[in-house]
Amino acid sequence: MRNKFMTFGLALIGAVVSFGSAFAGPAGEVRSAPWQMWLQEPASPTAERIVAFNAQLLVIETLIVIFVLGLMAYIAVRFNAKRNPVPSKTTHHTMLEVVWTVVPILILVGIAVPSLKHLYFADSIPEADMTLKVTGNQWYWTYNYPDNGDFTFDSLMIPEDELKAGQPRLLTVDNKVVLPVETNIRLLLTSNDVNHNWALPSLSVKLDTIPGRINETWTRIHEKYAGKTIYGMCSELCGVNHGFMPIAILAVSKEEFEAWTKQAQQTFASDAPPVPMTRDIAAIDNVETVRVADASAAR
Ligand SMILES: [Cu+2]
Repeated sequence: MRNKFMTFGLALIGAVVSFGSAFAGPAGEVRSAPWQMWLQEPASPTAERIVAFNAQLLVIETLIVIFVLGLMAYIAVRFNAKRNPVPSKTTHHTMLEVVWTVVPILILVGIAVPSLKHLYFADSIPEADMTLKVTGNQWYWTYNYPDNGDFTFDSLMIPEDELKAGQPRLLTVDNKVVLPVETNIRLLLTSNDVNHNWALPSLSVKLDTIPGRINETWTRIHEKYAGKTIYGMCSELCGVNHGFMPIAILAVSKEEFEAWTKQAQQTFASDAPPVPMTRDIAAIDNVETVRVADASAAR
């Protein structure tokens, strides 16, 4: 019986997942497609976990809906005025009340435990192979590769009237973020002006970039995405051009990435003195000054 139940559950998950993947983005691109029904295809370990967890929750939800619906149908048929003209006067039933309190609690705990596990998995960075620093600006992104030659570049959206054939509207950028597959990438996120949010559905990365703070998360792009572009967008309302600061990651093999970083060091080289990275440095300096002043006053 239990086996049958498990088989049914897995079959349902499989059906839903395969139905959803029929709506994946165009070849070579990872993004949502018109009329897409399911989540975007998962390209990172975190995303794989979240998509699977979502499918498990769907099974639990479906069973609850079927159970409650069945119960209501039974009540409507069995206890309607015609079939049950003299209703019971019962107002309390201790056992029943305990059960309908405890069972939902157990279901919620059963959901919370794996949910927290996934949350910690997404949050705790495994041994990082490289770092990408992302800085939000009104209204574009700045990317810095501290471990690969410490070069920096901006990534701006291509306006609609300059798009070439096949380039997606509101998602195409001038400089894509190039990242290697099968590499643990530490992501450091901050902002130069207001709160933005660096969000990529297929990587299950969605984290605020906040001026004066550095948020940290990680990702690892699955090997099969080499050569594909993974799209995302700013997901924190950041001003009038909020909808025009997309994210485009070009996933490449490790060798291609090595070659690209060498070239990028030349392409994005600058003679200009380094621009202060964020306001947080100034803020930290001020804090230090105040502390020093306080200490001298105390003396
Ligand atoms: Cu933004």
